[in-house]
Amino acid sequence: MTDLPFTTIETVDAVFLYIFGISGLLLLGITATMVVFVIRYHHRRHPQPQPSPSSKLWLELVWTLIPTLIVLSMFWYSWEGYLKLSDVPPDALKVQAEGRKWSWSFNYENGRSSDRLYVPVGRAVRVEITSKDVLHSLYIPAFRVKKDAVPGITTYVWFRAPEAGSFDLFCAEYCGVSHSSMITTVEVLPQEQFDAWLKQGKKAAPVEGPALLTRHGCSGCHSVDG
Ligand SMILES: [Cu+2]
Repeated sequence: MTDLPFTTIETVDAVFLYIFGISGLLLLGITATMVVFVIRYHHRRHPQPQPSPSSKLWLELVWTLIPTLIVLSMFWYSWEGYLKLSDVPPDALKVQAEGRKWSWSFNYENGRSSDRLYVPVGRAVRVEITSKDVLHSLYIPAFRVKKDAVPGITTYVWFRAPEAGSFDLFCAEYCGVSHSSMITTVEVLPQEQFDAWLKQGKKAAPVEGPALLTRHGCSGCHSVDG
């Protein structure tokens, strides 16, 4: 792992672990209390029902205030994470992503375009997302980002890939019969390799028949199997 200032992965994972940890503790506490009560108040020990105790204000305040504070702390922690995910570092590389039935295309500022999302390792990337037809959703689990692609408006996510490699990129919004095949990858390259890839420019990328169909969304209406 590269030594990085900050990534979206840490932000989301920290909030997830916080909420998951509290939920786990509550599950254990509630289950343990339930087991104790089942044993302690078993009908063999108490053949006759006992009268209900009168209300206790302090107890009611405690069991109202403590859960409220826990939920507010979850909200606060999540809100801070949300702001970090919204606040794109100013030096981020900009990439335009367009979703369509049923493929993605990624366009770079120098005119390079690709059906895979190529990014350099360690650098913040801002992906601006649009859709050509219906609702889609750009989802990269490895970097903990997901955002709807909405026709007519531009949304965005940003992330910083901590290491080189190939990572799944899905559509996470049901968008028609081939939604499940609307899959591609994020290719994270070392900076020099990424620069070389980007410099190849628009013309160097050979477009073959099937890729052309996918790029222009032809398969949304037409099939090639007769
Ligand atoms: Cu889709």
